[in-house]
Amino acid sequence: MISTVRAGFVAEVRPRGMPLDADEVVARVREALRTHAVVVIRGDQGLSALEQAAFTRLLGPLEPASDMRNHHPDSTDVMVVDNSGTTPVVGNQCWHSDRSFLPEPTRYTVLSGQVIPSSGSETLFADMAGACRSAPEAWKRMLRGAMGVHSYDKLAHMRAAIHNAPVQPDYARLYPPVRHPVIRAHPESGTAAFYLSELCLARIEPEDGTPVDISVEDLHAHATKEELLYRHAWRVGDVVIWDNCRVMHRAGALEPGVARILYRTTTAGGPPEAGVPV
Ligand SMILES: O=C(O)CCC(=O)C(=O)O
Repeated sequence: MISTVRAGFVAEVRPRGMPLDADEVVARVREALRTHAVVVIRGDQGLSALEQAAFTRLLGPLEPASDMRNHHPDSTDVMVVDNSGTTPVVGNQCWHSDRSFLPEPTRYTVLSGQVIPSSGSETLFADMAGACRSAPEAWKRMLRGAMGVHSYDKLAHMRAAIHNAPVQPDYARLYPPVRHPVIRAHPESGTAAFYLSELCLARIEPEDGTPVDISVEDLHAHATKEELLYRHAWRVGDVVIWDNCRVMHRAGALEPGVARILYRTTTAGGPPEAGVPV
């Protein structure tokens, strides 16, 4: 039922005709998520918004949709990811880890393919444990204990520009900048992984006075090298689940004005703990 697509990074679970909320399928998805960052379920699972919310709840406490302009009419827990609608989603074309601007960011995200353009469309995933492992030793020494400042600023300004609306006046009070370790330990396995985001990581601050002579741009360039990527080419009905503790993601190239609709649900996570790179 579980097969490896990329060792330690991406697995595929085949539900063999069972519904996704069947105990056996949920057990296999959980098992695959223990050792992989991304779990793919191919085939037309035909998940409705409510079914997706119910399935996600089996993986952890469900979070409300992060963008209330784009929640599904049947559920405020399901976000409709659509870059071509009247209020296009914001930020999905930048590398990020979901809701890293919160003190307790999202743990798992579930996306399902609802409307997929015939020209194809992808979501890209970058392996943050692999990025940490393969980083230069000097970087690992410098970044041990370093903290990243994650801010909502860029998102708030992008949203205002894309929606042609004023910047949400109270965003800085609702989402003050938070500090997370640049190298985080996986909550269950302890594996060290970079915790980065082109959307939210504003700067890196040393924890003990050791200067960090690495730019955020260089870190992102290293962490998104082709050999660290998995590209999911969507088909209608696919379901993809990922662990935001060990992966960054973004949409691939989108054709302007062409409908591409994914349903998105997320589970709550805890505060990221510092990790020790190997
Ligand atoms: O649109 C995509 O492919 C990615 C969606 C995304 O970034 C998200 O749901 O956080």
